[in-house]
Amino acid sequence: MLAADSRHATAGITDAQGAPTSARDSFAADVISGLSARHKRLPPKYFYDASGSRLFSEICRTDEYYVARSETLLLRNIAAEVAAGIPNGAALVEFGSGESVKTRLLLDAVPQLSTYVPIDISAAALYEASGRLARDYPQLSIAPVVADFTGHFRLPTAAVRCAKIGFFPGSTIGNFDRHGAVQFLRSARRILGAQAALLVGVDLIKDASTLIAAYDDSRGVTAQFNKNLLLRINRELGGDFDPDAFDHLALWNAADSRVEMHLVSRKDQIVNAAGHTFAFRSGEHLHTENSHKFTVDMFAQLAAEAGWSASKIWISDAPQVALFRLAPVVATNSPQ
Ligand code: AVJ
Repeated sequence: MLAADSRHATAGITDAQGAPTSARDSFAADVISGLSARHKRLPPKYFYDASGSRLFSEICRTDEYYVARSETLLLRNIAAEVAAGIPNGAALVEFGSGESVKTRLLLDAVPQLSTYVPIDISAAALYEASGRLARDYPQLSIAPVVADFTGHFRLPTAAVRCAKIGFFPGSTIGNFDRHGAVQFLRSARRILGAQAALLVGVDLIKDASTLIAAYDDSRGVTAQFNKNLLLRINRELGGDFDPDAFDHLALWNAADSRVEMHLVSRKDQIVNAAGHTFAFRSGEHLHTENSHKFTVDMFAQLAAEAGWSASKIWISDAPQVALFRLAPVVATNSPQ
């Protein structure tokens, strides 16, 4: 069942002053500021237009990209254990739901859920996935929210009264820097309420060659995914990027504990996009993504800073990823 108020969720994109802004305007603004910076960069959330989402699904099927595969296998093994801790009538709130593939493992294992709230920036992917889930889980109330989950948004009324289980799989939390991750976890705590739990997928630090190969697969799917960002700028912002004039680069930055993706200009070139002109020197980098990797202790520490404690940690077979079940830390020094 699709919740009656699910349409409202799409109506609310406003800027900080409350003025309506289109998604295209913010894309243009981020492209202009990112390409004008001394160290050129673009936010990874723009990878996920229709082709980017398709390419990401294809990445998940490459031999080298273990992140999704390890997590799916782990989730399958622990789903019953996760289910045991979830109260009757609870709502599952998924941050960045995409195709909701892993969600089905949970929905199958947790029949006591009343409501599913998928939150995603890509309206097309969200509504398609929601429609399919509504068909396959007729008892479940499905209330999709089109939103950038890093920003502010409200939960649909269908979920307000329920106990809430947050779900943030796929190691997407690795896209944030430390400050952003703490901010996200704090806002998730606020949105989910005091009775909440949050299940988070985290990629673990391992040997550099395994890490790098995961972001530079031999079939070149990740390279295509990276360059799709340029094609998207061409399509949506009237750009004239030549994707062949850039090389895909994945590197392990050990000091900052992250895999980085870049596009490296193969020559001196001038590119037009979003009504502006940008010069690239030969060898200049456009930094497109950070994917932070953690030890169990590093992530537990980060969660603690945001007011969560790890109530359970599960680790997959190698190449290892972790799933953390977080519970809100109850302030002991405040009056009841
Ligand atoms: C979806 C953000 C978790 O960082 O591993 C995959 C995206 N980028 N290959 C990741 C991605 C290149 C992925 N996340």
